[in-house]
Amino acid sequence: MTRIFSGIKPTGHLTLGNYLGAVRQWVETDQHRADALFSVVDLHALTVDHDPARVRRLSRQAATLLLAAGLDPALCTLFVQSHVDEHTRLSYLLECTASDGEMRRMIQYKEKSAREKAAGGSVRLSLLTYPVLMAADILAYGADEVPVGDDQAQHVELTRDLAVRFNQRYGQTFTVPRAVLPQVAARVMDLQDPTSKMGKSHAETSGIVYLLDEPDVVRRKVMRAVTDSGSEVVYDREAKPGVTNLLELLAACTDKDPGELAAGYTSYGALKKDTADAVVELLRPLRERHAELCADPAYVDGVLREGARRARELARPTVDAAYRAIGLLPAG
Ligand code: AQP
Repeated sequence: MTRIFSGIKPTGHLTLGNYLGAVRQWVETDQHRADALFSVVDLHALTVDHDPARVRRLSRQAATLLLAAGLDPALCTLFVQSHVDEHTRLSYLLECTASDGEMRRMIQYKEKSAREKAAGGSVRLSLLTYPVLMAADILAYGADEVPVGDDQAQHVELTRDLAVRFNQRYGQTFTVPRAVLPQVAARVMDLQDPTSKMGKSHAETSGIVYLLDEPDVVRRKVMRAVTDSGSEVVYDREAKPGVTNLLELLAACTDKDPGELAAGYTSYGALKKDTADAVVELLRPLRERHAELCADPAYVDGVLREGARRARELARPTVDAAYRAIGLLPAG
């Protein structure tokens, strides 16, 4: 059976980008067709300046939202990354397989380290090695597929390179995974800056729709979305990034084709209104289920405990095999 791994970082409140670019596919397709593991990858949230209490709170909130979105513990494995030591054990071996040059070439590293420096901060070493830990997350489980938004495609490519290199040097140990991108909404853009991704850790929040935003807040954010010069509704990412983002959002919410939707609009206002309505309706059941789950924290804890137990059981043989293959003496 196909094995799938994917994760989400507790670096902020989950966004519509996370949902459309990743989580919806996990819920609607992946957990039904494969042995799927989904993780709140909390160690990755420590790669930039962080508040310990906030990371803890956001980790729980992310797990609760994933369940609210429809992940079913009877169908998939949901766990918190730091509850399974195999990730960090394997990460070190992969650091011994990767080169610093390939880490420095990662686009996210370049962007985030520049941001940290511009803000006067120092760049954590873990920000540089973050893609290696992500590779460990994936390879520990022998995942065949990694469903992600396209911002993560380069990291999955690196994961493939590391798996192939390790296998060639030390013998067949890892499955070589592949990224699976959603057909629509692979990259939901910020409503105030449609040339940059809607990211949950961004400081300016007016262009970001959070899954737990109240309906009137969602409407306001969508109605105030930046649009492009002219008034024609055209699906063209280069010429009309703002309008195209709205069309893709509406298409993703309604399962329609964004190009065909464009033909039905003669004004930006009508497109915004329909998009706002569609997003509010999409998020309504998720918000309701989230409120129910918040009233039952013991259930969420139980899911995460059982998820970590199963994850450990799956990862340990592969990570132990990697320790042996690379030349480490087994403990007696
Ligand atoms: N805007 C997006 N459009 C489509 N997919 C997206 N994803 C994230 N943003 C979008 C996908 O959601 C999954 C989990 O994302 P993440 O937690 O790794 O990244 P993030 O939400 O983008 O959080 P940050 O902290 O703001 O990340 P950075 O700054 O690293 O971009 C992934 O599958 C991702 O592709």
